[in-house]
Amino acid sequence: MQAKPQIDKVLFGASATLIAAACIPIVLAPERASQAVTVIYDFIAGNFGLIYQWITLAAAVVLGVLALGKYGHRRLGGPQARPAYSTLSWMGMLFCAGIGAGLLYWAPIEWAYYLESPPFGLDSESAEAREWAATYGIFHWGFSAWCLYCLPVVAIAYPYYQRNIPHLRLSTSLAGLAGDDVAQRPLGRMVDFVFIIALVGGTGTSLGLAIPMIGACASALLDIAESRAMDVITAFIAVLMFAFSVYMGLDKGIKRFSDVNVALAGLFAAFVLLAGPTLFSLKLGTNSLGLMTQEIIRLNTWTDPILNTGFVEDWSIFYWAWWLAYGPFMGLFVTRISRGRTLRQLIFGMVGFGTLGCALFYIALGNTAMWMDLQGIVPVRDLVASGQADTAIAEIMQALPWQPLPLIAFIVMAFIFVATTYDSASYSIAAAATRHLPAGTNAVRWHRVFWAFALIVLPLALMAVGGLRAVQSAVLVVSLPVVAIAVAMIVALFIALRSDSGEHPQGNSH
Ligand code: NM2
Repeated sequence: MQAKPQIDKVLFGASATLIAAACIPIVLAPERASQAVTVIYDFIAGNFGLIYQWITLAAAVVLGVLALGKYGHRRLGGPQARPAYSTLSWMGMLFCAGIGAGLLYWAPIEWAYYLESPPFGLDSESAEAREWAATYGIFHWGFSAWCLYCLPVVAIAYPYYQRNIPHLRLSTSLAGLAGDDVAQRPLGRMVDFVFIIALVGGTGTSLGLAIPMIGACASALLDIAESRAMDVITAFIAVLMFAFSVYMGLDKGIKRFSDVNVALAGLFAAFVLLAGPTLFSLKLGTNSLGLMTQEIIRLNTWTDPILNTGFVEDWSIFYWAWWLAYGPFMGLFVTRISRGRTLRQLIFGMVGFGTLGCALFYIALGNTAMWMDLQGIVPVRDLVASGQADTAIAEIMQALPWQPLPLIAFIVMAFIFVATTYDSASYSIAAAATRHLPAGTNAVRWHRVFWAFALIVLPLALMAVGGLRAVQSAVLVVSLPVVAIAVAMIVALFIALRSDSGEHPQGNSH
């Protein structure tokens, strides 16, 4: 008889306690917390930033070697396995899981930060600075970033399908190094603990950005002043949405939201592209894609060693930390939906489609917003410089034609983007904190809903501190141990790949 899903009291207790231990002091002393987060951010980005850059490069090189080399033909689930989902819905699901409202937040305004303090020591007023401002955001959501998502997928999916490992956990990725039963041992449980904390931190940053953004847009729609109360109401609605979805379970909740999300997001980006300065956006977008591709090595290895402007620490390191924090979660989620694909299809499909999907948003929303600023329609740069990025986003959406439809669509889309990321996140955390979870079964309902509510605590605390730094710092802290796991993953993956011929007759059929 199979054991019933049973809560792993140690993992559950340790994770919940750590969240409380981090949030209570933040709420009690927000001012001191504000100073502390700046110190922590600078310490980690300053001292460990280079390691984040190395691991990002390493992920790209490893995936390139795998996709193009002899292992690229290995098929997850054995040579006879066929994909369970069409390529289109596979891509849609992985995009929705890995991309939240963060994309909606940064795509319209990221360029404004880069124009204010440009990379490579460029002059703010120069044409080059403008071109880079439009390009750098695409890079931060581009090839290198998606490699940080794809590496854990390959590292988890390969041993999982090839070796018939019954538990789908982050520790599965270490099977080649630590043995197939690693999930049951203390090392495996520590790795699963890191998984939970990384995801709490990653979603903390995402929700900390998304909630005030939705709050500002809702205030604009209702024509009322922006306020904390609005943010709290927004948080409450968001949490109810994803708690409901996670309560309903995988197919009824999460999948339906994802389908709506892809359609709405694609339509919205196309609308902005057509309603805005289409030719300008397309020209600048083509230019950015070319610039990024041509300079990809430079972008990945620019450490700013001489000028030390802080650009790399403020931006690239923050982004790599954010992607890393979500990486293990993506690894588990995409593994589940990738049976039947070869490693090459998996890598090229995920990195290629992910990059293009994100680039589309930057090209449509970002370039239109830059044009609005240049034309004096919305003072995006001034608003961003004075710390009112949320207001800037709301004003950009309001400046589009056919009001109030675009503003409403943006709000609805932001809510759905939030829900499709956090329902799967609560779902995975509950699974990680459950013992004996045989494939095909789910963590108990109240446990899943508990995590849906727990995920909102950290962002609310960080919002109480205020400022971008506070929200950004969450991912920097939690991603550090993920870096160590990522290194172990690469080693374990190659051991697993070399130790079998790839002809596993009964690949994992979960
Ligand atoms: N990443 C993709 O809010 C979000 O979009 C979640 C953010 C890691 C930068 C993911």
